[in-house]
Amino acid sequence: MRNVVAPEWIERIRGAVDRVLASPGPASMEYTPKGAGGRYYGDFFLWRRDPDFDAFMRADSLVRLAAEFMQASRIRFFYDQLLVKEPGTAEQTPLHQDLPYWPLRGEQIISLWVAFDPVTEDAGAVQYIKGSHNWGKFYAPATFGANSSFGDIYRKGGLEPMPNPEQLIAGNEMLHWDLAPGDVVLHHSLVLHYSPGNLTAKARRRGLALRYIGEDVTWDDRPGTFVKNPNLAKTLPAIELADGQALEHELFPLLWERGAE
Ligand SMILES: O=C(O)CCC(=O)C(=O)O
Repeated sequence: MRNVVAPEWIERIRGAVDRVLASPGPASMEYTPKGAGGRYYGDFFLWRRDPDFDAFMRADSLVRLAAEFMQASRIRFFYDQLLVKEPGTAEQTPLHQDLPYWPLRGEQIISLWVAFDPVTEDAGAVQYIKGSHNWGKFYAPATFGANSSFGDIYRKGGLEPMPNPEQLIAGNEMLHWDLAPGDVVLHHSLVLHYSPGNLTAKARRRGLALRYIGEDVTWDDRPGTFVKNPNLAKTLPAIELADGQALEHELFPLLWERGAE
């Protein structure tokens, strides 16, 4: 979707992103190994500690886009994830599906990947395997970096490992879009996607993935999801949701309900 986010927001969130990069959060990840060029930075639940991220995920244009796209009657926020690849970053984002990382069941789950810089293939645009959300696969999560603290957690999920990511990428039709700041890519929670490094000399790639859920989503308390990571869990309130329950919890705020406007 082109031009979803107004220029004022772009400026405001660029500032907020740069504040985070200067002062990384407690659950943040530096995926680029020490001493290597560039920087691949990941962070989660930024809305909980920065009012600009909080206001942004509540922006009407984004919430309504999620509701319309999923034909939902109710929208909650699941979480935000910052994914920055600075120029000269070699690290790829591994091929993965999102839902295996998440303690969720349901169809109404959408990610809005918002660009804050012009994004091209060589600057690390996210690439998708066309139609792969319909393959009926649920592959084990891959860690985004060799030094990630999530590896031990994901192994507990006992899911089928992805057979050969390189072959899947080479053997299928890949989709990506060059983006301008304020453009948004919406993706399904089961689509296989990855991103190359940012091989440019000067082009920053600041992206924020906003995850919204609709009324058919319930909590899945299986082992091996990202909220079981103690580094992340200690930054969050206790999540006392039972398996199968709706996500009625302060961590997942209700943002919109049909008829309540
Ligand atoms: O930004 C990236 O490189 C990966 C994004 C991603 O995996 C996601 O938003 O689910």
